[in-house]
Amino acid sequence: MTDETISLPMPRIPGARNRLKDTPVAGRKRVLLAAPRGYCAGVDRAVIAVEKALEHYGAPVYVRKQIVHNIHVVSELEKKGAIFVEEVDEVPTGSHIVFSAHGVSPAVVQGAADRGLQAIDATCPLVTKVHREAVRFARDDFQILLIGHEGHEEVEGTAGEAPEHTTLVGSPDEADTVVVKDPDRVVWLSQTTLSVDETMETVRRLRKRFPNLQDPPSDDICYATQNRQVAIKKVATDADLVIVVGSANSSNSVRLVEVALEYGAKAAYRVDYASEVKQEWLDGVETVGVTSGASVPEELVQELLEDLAAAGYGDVTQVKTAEEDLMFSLPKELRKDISGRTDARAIGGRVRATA
Ligand code: 10D
Ligand code: SF4
Repeated sequence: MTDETISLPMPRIPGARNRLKDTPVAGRKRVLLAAPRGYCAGVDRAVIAVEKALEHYGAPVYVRKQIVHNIHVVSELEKKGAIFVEEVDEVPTGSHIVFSAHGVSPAVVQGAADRGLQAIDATCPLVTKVHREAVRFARDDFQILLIGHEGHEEVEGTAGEAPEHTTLVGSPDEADTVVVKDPDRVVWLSQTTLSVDETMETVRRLRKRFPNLQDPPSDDICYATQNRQVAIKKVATDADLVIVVGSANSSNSVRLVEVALEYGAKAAYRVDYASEVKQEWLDGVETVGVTSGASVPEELVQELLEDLAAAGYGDVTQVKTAEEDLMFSLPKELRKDISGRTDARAIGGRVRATA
């Protein structure tokens, strides 16, 4: 992969975004822009699923929880007629309900069916893969040590596949104290959006206590999470400041801030919008690293770059560590209703390829 200098779009309303001042620093001001960043295949699919459901069935379409953990995405979909609810019992009988990209437990699926709701499952296929692993290991009577964050929707969904067999491990320290029934029948699985390094430390400490611990059949931390962490590691080593665009409840976005700090960024902050960047963050800063979480539309990054350009950071080099071209087909319920065919890939002019 080679780094490339990229040209910035002109500010949409010249001058309107010049909130940040162009103050002098000792050396050359520049931005290192991490790639990959932003939308992953699972987020793209989930957001399009809500848009297509609105187009096809008409508003309102209900969505259980935030479709992805980004306040801008949620508010844009609300403007188009999506109604976000916490639980299925808030949804009128017979309505369409979309399950978020983070996945749901079988109890939630059953609850929606009992209420006569028409469910569209926008769970990312890479989360569904972890659900299947949980079902399989539970069937084989393994205790599943699920590495993840308590209360996160994805963890609730995965644990809900086999609650009797699942024990949550929330941190490397918890690996030192977790109690298992039979140390020879334990497997670890994980949330898809964790820090790779911290998860490997948790696994190392689990394996020290349980040498026969089984690994998942393939990586549970998904390609998008891994790729965004690799890219920000490379950027962070040269950055005085890293700005991550992403929402506070977005696990993968928050991990990018932590990883940036671990890999040498002198400071790192998360913002939902460019307008949250504080002038003092830029004091004495030559190199600003920029990235965004997997649930973040690129337009929010471009707005940040415009503001940084106005503050003298118009020299932008993209640091690319991987190519991504994965795409998923839309949820099967939508494909069937829209085209009448469960194998249809071409939806509304956008061709979705299966992973
Ligand atoms: O909090 P998070 O990183 O799991 O979710 P977010 O919606 O920010 O990003 C997409 C990740 C998903 C849907 C979990 F796989
Ligand atoms: Fe799927 Fe990974 Fe994106 Fe989550 S972060 S939606 S698992 S591709």
